[in-house]
Amino acid sequence: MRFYHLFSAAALLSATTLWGQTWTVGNTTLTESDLVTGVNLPWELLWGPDDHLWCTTRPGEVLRIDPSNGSYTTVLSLNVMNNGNGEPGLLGMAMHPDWANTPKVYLVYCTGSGWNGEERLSAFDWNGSALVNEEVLLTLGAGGIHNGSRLLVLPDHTLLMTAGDLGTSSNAPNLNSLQGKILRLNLDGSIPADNPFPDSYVYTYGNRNTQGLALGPNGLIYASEHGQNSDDEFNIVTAGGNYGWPDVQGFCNTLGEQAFCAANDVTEPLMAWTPCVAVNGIEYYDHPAIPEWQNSVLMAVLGGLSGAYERLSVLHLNADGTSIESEEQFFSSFNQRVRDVAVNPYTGAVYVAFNGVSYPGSGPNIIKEFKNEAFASNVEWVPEGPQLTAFPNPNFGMLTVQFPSTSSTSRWEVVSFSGKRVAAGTVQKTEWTINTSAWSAGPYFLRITDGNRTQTLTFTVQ
Ligand SMILES: [Ca+2]
Ligand SMILES: [Ca+2]
Ligand SMILES: [Ca+2]
Repeated sequence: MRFYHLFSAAALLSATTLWGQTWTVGNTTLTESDLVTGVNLPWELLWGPDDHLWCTTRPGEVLRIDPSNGSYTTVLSLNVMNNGNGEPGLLGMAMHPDWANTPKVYLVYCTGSGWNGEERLSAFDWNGSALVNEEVLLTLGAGGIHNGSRLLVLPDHTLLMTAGDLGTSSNAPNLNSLQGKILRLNLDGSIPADNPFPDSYVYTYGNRNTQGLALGPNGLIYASEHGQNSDDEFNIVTAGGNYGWPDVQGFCNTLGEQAFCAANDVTEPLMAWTPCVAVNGIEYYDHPAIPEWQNSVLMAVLGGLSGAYERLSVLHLNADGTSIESEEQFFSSFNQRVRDVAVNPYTGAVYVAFNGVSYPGSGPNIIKEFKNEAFASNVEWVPEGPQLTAFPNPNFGMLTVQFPSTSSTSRWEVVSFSGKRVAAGTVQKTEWTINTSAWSAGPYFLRITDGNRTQTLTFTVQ
């Protein structure tokens, strides 16, 4: 939980004008700053329900970063397979959606050495200062390449995990193998009863090495997937889908592919990139802080083996999110592999993790912040304040809110994780209810502005 108060925008603007390089996005100016420097191979960047920025590093550390100043603590150190040349290590991360009651962090990491290790999906308890009590939920193969491992919690509180083909392409179409798939689990590691194949973790197949996952509008799930030499892909994830690898690369556009696609109901990507640019972490952006990027997917692009195409791509979506209308590219001039991206749900600032100049990456690296100061400068975090509560959480239709003071200036609003305001009103009583029954499932912020102070909590609608 965080509290805000308004302060002098003029003072901050003059300071950042002095210190930050700026980037122009249409009518918006983004100020660049180095949030964290000297970090070795940041892999997953995640905005946590504790309002900190969490980061995994491929050599095995989990960092919990204060987004206001970049200071961080190392909350877990793992011994991982990290052969220096390849792709394994500590990789994907996700948080339990009911954080207030179940503060668990999910991690994927590779153990062992060489090309025949083990990849573990584990849950850890957050005790307020460290990740403890590892519980291994699932093990599969790990290798020098194609370890997948991106995680995403869905609104129904199941967990998607991407699993790479480990360099053996015949794994991908084989429904008896967990490699070359997107898997779906319950948060306790069991198989969801409504998975597309009975008693199987498999959610999609025919995937080579998917390393980007994000929730989009209208319940859509997006994925980015590495191609071999051609056809990096951006896909919509649908239960039971066959994504074609290794028989089809990208679109069904050769004679052989067309025959295979017709016989095997292959799902084609929304977009493909040839030659490969190495697509990675993705995040749906709809925050008003950068209006030019609303309803887009921000995609980290590593740049391929030659390191020629590194950038943050902005994939502008159509109104319902089912197609890409255009791609814009930013930050190529750093000549740094872009591994992952995260969004501050309050300020709309974008965090970008860099991974060195060439494949497979080397440290030290920087996590940069790109922020529209004109939008963000009227709020500042302060540590304490009066207690805002809301229940039940998760919520099934009616949210009861309690706030121990009212005044003629107190306002409340509910904002989705992507920054859209879905409800608002004036605080007239110390307890009231909000009807959530028509809202999309997912996480929301409840925010109360009381005089010069704002207080926020997160809750989930199921
Ligand atoms: Ca991320
Ligand atoms: Ca495909
Ligand atoms: Ca093709």
